[in-house]
Amino acid sequence: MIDLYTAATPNGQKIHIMLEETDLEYQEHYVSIDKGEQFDPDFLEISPNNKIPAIVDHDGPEGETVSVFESGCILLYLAEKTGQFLPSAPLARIETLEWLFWQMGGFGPMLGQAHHFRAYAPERIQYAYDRYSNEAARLYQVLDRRLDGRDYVAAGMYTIADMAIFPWCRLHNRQGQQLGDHPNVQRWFDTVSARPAVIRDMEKLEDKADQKNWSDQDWSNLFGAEQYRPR
Ligand SMILES: N[C@@H](CCC(=O)N[C@@H](CS)C(=O)NCC(=O)O)C(=O)O
Repeated sequence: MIDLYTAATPNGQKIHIMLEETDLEYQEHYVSIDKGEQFDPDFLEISPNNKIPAIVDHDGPEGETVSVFESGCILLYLAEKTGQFLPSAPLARIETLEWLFWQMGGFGPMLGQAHHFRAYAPERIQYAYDRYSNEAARLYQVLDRRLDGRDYVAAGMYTIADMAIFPWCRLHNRQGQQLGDHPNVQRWFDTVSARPAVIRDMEKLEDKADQKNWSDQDWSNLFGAEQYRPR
């Protein structure tokens, strides 16, 4: 049994998809990050960086209970636990991890900044707005070239790399991107969107999506004084 600490965000969605794909038994716990629940000491024990997602696996290695934070590490953990969605052949494995790390180190963080400066910043800072919109466009071009002639991002199969990248592409409008400008990304996006596990997951998260009508305190929890208060 796995406890999943999550919210309806791209990083949370990655893990929902993997859990739905693998049929592992899991229980969701929604963490209201706009209400500051990520700073709860019990949650910080599991996720010291005060971010979702995190999991607690009560049937971890050698029967131990183990907690894991960072979505890329959780995907890797679950892939190794189940033997699914991460090929074991060395070349295919490293290719998959390469694109997983590309998402974790670049595509996610840069698109997150694009969201911030395009949608959440209290004022429009043109330099930041342009920088992250341009970087988003560049990253989508990298992905589009990668998917040219390929069904999936790595290893010739659907892997944890696709699961990591896909939820961020769902929010392309918020990043100032049109999938129609990236036809290989569009084709791959349609393929992944049609997977039953992904459909189940999107239905589940639909009514959990943040409405973004944050109070001042909510905004402070996420981006202001409360976020940076020494703990
Ligand atoms: N690198 C982390 C990023 C996770 C992350 O940014 N989570 C956001 C929601 S998508 C969060 O929990 N934010 C709350 C906060 O920063 O206090 C991962 O991939 O797990």
